[in-house]
Amino acid sequence: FKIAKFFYFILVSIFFIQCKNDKKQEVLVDEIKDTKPNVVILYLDDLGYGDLSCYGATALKTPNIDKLATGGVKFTNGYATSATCTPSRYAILTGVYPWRNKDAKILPGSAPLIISTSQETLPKLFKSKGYETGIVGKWHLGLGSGNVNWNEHISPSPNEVGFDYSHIMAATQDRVPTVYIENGNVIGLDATDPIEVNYQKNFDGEPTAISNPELVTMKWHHGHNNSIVNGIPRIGFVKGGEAAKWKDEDMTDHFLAKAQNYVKTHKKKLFFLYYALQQPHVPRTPHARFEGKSGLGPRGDVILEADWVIGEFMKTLEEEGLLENTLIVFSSDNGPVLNDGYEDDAVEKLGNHDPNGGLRGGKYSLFEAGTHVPLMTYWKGKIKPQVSDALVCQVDLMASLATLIDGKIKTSDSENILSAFLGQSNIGRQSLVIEANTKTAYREGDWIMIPPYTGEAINTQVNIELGNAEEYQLYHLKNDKAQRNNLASSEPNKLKEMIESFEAIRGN
Ligand code: NG6
Ligand code: CA
Repeated sequence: FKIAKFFYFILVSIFFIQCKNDKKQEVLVDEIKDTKPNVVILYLDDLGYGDLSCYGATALKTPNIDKLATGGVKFTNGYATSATCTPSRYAILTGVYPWRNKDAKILPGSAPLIISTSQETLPKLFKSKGYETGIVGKWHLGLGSGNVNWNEHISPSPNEVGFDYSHIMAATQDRVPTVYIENGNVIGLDATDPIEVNYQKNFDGEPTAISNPELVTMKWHHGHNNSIVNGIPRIGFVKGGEAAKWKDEDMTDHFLAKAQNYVKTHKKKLFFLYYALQQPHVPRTPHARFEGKSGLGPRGDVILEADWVIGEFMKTLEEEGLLENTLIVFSSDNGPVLNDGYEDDAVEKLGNHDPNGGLRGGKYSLFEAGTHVPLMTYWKGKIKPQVSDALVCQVDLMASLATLIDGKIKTSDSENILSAFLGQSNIGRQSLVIEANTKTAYREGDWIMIPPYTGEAINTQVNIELGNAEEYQLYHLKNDKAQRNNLASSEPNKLKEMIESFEAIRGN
């Protein structure tokens, strides 16, 4: 009886200590919430866990991005939901797991918008609390509702799902149409030269990389042999619209100027800005200022270019007196890939740089490097610099930022882990479903379970292990971050438990 009493006492004490901790966290969050900040998401494209010097890269120096890491929370367990772009972007902007939407997979440039205009979104959340909302950069979530006429006003676009202002590229830098679209209108179109886009077949007589290889200045390796724009062969066919076509080397300066201008013109209001940079996605086209600067070829050069952009953008926030009043979230939509379809020396000039930062797989993969990405939060004077190993995912920004600004949301995939994002707690989410090419895997605590999947083990074109295997895979990530020891057969109970929890979430 005495022993029972003793254990009862211990249990009650643990309960009270826990409550006190929770209370303390709430108070801290409340203090921060007194002043609602601007929120900026800086989102890179295909940047790997090992691509930044603050995450261990030595062959590349990224001092400006490093400043966010050393002055804010640097997460060592930060995740995109997916190993490709469209699904990750769907999740960060809606708070919903992308595998719930069958259309959330890599989209062609002509795809219809996959976010419903009645769906709750991050920008709508901010609008509901009086924020101005803007997007600059890569969209890749579809436009219109099928058969877009690019010469007329395009709707629905980001403006119909919560953004007051949008200045975007439709899909990716390697997909047509290669034009900027502002608030639903293609910029710089000449009415006498309308633009047409087709992803099924070419327009009569228009050159492609196959018919006119002499027009190509950047060689394609796989895919990317349709229409040629600025010497770069793309995915998809395009005709006309000459005056509106972007100059690839100027894209960085172009989007930066738009983002800076957004800040300058909204500094007197509260704003949410989603700034989605194109680096280091293909085609890698650094401005001449960065050409050859990394020694790692164009992929390294554009990472240095992106680092410069972040520095310039931060300078603008500082000059406008907004640094103390702006929460910045930095991350990447999926992991790294070297040869993603062009011969651009990414493999040849890699040297000893490890874009994966020791993780297995890469873009497109269910292994760690597909979704485990750099993730940082920075808020001068409010967030205490630190490294956090809390498990956090971009899908959680929805519920967490809702808590920050006192907004309401319904989605249940997104978890409120604001105190982890603000560096006030080391407790993130307990479990996470990650996705690659509509296949899913399940992380819980330090464990990850990958169910058996058919399909090739390696995508030989990009030379990345995809995670497909005939048997279950179970890894203990804390002890085995490179996922070399499959413990599925030696830990049958753990495996069973993981499968059950996973299936409960996936609804199988
Ligand atoms: C793939 C492209 C790849 C890249 C990717 C999308 C081919 C062979 N490969 O289909 O180059 O564009 O789609 O990348 O066409 S993402 O980061 O936007 O998801
Ligand atoms: Ca991407």
